[in-house]
Amino acid sequence: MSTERIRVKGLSIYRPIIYGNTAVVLTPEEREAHPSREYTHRWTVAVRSASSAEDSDIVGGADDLGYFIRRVTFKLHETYPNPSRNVDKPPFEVTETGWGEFEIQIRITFIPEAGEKPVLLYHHLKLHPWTASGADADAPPPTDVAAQLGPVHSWQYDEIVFTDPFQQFLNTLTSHPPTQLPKTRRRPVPFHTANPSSLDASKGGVPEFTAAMEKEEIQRLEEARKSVVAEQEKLHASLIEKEKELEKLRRDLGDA
Ligand code: SLL
Repeated sequence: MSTERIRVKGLSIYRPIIYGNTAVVLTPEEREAHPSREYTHRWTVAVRSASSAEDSDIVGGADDLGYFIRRVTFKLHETYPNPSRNVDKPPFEVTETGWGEFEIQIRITFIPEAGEKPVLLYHHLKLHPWTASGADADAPPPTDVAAQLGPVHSWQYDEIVFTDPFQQFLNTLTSHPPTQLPKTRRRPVPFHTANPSSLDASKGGVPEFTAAMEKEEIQRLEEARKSVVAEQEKLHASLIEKEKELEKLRRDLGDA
């Protein structure tokens, strides 16, 4: 057996990716021109590298992921013709027009040398701006308002981890180091978690994943962990209190 087909035990290597979608409202002319006037949006669902190219308007995609991804299958809503769309080379994305949001199943198949099972991801296609709040939280703004707000973005950062990779695949990966995330945002951009109550929250700009966001997320998780521990201790103390009380009541009853 050649060393290439040997697994490198105890080693993990990962590649940062993003998956998600952007959506824009069709112009009145585009809607007119379309055979089905029901359509309201054009959207693109994609799997990309996490870093964005400098001065690019595209979310992520600085690196071409074709060196380890063989195919991405986007499974659309069955109202679409041929809902299972295979994309065999970068960019791994599908652009469509439509009228509704739905869940997209994304299957990432790796190159054969990887000897890895496909990865399944789910993305809820987002068409409507992140503005809903208060009384009409479920009602998206009318399309003319949405059009003014600019493109809608919904992206998820993730890391594909390969554990005990084959030597040959490891070589392929290490010869393609991923572009590092920028430390901080290079553009003044509201992200999808931006103040959802403000109409400006989703306006303009293109989201970008940064190392700072990762740090903030780690901090949030750490704070959440601490508050869970604190809550647990509080409950535990009160449980002990109650047990003592119960014991006392039992004793009192026994005495009576
Ligand atoms: C909804 N549960 O009712 C969702 C389903 C389906 C969206 C949305 C079809 C476009 C086409 C399309 O936009 N489907 O037929 O090409 O909101």
